[in-house]
Amino acid sequence: NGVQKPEPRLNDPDTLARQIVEKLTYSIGKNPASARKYDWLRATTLAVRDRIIDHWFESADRFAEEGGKRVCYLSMEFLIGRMLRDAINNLGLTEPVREALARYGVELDMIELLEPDAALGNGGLGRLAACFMESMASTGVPGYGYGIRYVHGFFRQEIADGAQVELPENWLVHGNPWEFERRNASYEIGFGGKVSMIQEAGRPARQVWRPAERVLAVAYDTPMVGWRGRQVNTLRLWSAQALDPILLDAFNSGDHIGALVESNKAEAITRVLYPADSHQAGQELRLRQEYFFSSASLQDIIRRHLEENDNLSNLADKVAIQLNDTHPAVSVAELMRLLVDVHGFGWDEAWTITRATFSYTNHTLLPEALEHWPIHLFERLLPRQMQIIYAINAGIIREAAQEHGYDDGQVAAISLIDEGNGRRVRMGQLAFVGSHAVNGVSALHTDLMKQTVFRDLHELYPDRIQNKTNGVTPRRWLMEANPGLTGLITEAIGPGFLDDIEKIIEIDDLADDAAFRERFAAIKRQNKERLANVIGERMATSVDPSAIFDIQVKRIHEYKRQFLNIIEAIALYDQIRSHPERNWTPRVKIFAGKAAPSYVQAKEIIHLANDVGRVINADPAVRDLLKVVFIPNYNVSLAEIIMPAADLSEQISTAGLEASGTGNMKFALNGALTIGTLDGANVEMLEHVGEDNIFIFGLTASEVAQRRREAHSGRSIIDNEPMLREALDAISSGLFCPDSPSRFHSLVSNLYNNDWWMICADFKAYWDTQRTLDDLYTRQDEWQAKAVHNTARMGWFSSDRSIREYARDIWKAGPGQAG
Ligand code: 26M
Repeated sequence: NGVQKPEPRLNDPDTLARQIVEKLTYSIGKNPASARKYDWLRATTLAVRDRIIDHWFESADRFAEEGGKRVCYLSMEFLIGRMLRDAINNLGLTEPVREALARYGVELDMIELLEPDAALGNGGLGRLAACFMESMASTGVPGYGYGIRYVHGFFRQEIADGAQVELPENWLVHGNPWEFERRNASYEIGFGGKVSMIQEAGRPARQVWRPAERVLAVAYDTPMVGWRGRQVNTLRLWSAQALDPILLDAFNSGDHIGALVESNKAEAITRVLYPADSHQAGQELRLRQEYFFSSASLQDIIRRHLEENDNLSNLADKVAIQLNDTHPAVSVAELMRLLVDVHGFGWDEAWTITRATFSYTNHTLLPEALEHWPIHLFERLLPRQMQIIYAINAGIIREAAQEHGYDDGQVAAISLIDEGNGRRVRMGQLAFVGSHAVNGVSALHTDLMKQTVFRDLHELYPDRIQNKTNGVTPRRWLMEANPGLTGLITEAIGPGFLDDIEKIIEIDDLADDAAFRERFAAIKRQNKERLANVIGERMATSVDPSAIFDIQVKRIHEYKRQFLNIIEAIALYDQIRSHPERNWTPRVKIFAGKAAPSYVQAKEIIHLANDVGRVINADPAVRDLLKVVFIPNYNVSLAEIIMPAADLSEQISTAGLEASGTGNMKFALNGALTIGTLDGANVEMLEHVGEDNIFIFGLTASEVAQRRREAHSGRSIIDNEPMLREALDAISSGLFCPDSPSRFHSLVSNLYNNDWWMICADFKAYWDTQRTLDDLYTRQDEWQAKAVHNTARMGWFSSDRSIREYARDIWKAGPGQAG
């Protein structure tokens, strides 16, 4: 594109110091003497950003030159966290920048903390998208993230009198130096209106959609730096704007407020992230968000394709579009509309292109989380897309009936329209039939997909479902979060593992080396001290770093069973008080996580954790033997402090319910032992670390399914298990909430009457396994050896491995692919 290859920039501290001060002076208008910490952050970010832009152009030029296949990752969420440390680390600038700043008495580690988290996601799904963006850039895949530029990301959580309070998040208030507005990349997005058939002379009849409303989607690009800065990819986030920001005629006629109504309505689309990760929201605004970013992304993809190709018939050879869950599933109908209505393709060819272009990742089997939209809403908002969905459905049903002899019942099962409780569009089915590949996120989850939600479609298209087990990026989750451990491993085996994380297996034998184990344990100890300081500062609770740090951090959900963990804490409390003479291993139980604002039971669980902590932590009878802490406002930045500080990782979901988990991988990579069920990726972690190095308990997925069929309830288990009964009695008695003793009655009565999540069923096995761990912790040599094995054997759980599998099996794109 005629851009000169930029001068190579020097990575010495002198050059960096000069460039940072230049930014401070000419972009911020401060001198080193008057600059505040925030100014230094901004100046450093801008100086680093210049270097990123050089690599960014190089990558863009290379993709254009090579003409290879691009990968577009469509996701409603990208839970990135802070960006500066990640960028500096991947550019190999950490030490030079640290030194450059130190010359002015500025600490890199201090100013980094001033950057707000980009919290454009709820949890696992959004964080996976962020790890995948980093891994695509690191493994050489030409990856483009597409999503929404929410003005308000995931809410900030405070705890008031033990209960969750949600506060608005405002990450953009001070501006965002990482993003570039691209006014030239903007598209009109329509809503509502009518569809009519038009017949022009000499052309086949076609449908024309005349939307009643139009909104502008404006692109904001953020560079995504890969490892060693070799490649920089783009995350393109869409922001909604009114086409006519103030209606001038209304304004001129004196209706100053009325003139703003349209722009407020338009801009509302990208105002806020929906904070639910387990129940379908069902609001019109959510469907507007989904269509808005799907349509903008597809228009952008098509425009670029037509800049580089004669027409769209080879679209699938040049782009792979991955749908991150069903949130962008309306894209299937929208691409069909663009191909057929706008670009004049025949239906069959358009359908072939569409299917060859899309692939879809499923992240949940929970029925209450599956997206399905009422037909009347869909029809009113997206009338043409609704017609297209009916037409797709007719084709699928015809194929099933004619070629496979499906009867009415089987047809109803695969239909895109749920005729049951009010007619609805099933977004999972739409994503499935519109894709050539559909994947689950762990081996077990993929199996269960075939047996449950997609049973019938799997029968019809038996080659479509495949597994792609999740991974996490070792740059953020090991190198950046745990520089101490990274340094130790580098000393022991050299830096090769930084470029190929599976080489980390080379420390496996050092589990038998007492000197290495001691250094490994010393680093863990430092990381625990750092977390203890955070807990001390934020919550005025003191915890002893020599105790087991037993940590469960994740979204709060009944299936994740934080409740089971709290009940075990209460039972332990009871036992310590009853048997103070026994040799208890000191434990700190740490919780963090957010509840969806409308999820009553999840909020009660947060309340219980806080109430229990208040009572136990104040009881002199247990002293330092047991503490229970709930750290508010769990986010990516807090996770970076927590993961390296854990001895024990709690991965205790009801078997069959957690699609994969990724926190499980971050903990184990940092040397935590796992206590967990045979669920999600825990199953594969067991295979990789070996059964001596992970602590598995509880019912299996098929046993859970069996018990549910038998209408299992907790009552008889509780009656026969005194520790469980006493813990539940303590909760019911109001011991932890004397001001409002009935606060947790419904939580407890659910266990007696139903125990849907198998908390009672798994309690004893969980308790016993915890006591085994208590005992093991007293034999530090053994414990630390297992910890080393965990770190050594987690290389496979890198998102680099996940991305290479997607690239090879689904996208046919990236290094070593013909495309
Ligand atoms: C849906 C409709 C309306 C509003 C919000 C949603 C919604 C948003 C996020 C639903 C689900 C969302 O996320 C689900 C999620 O995070 N799933 C997790 O995905 C991880 C990555 O694959 C897995 O590791 C976890 O097991 C899985 O729970």
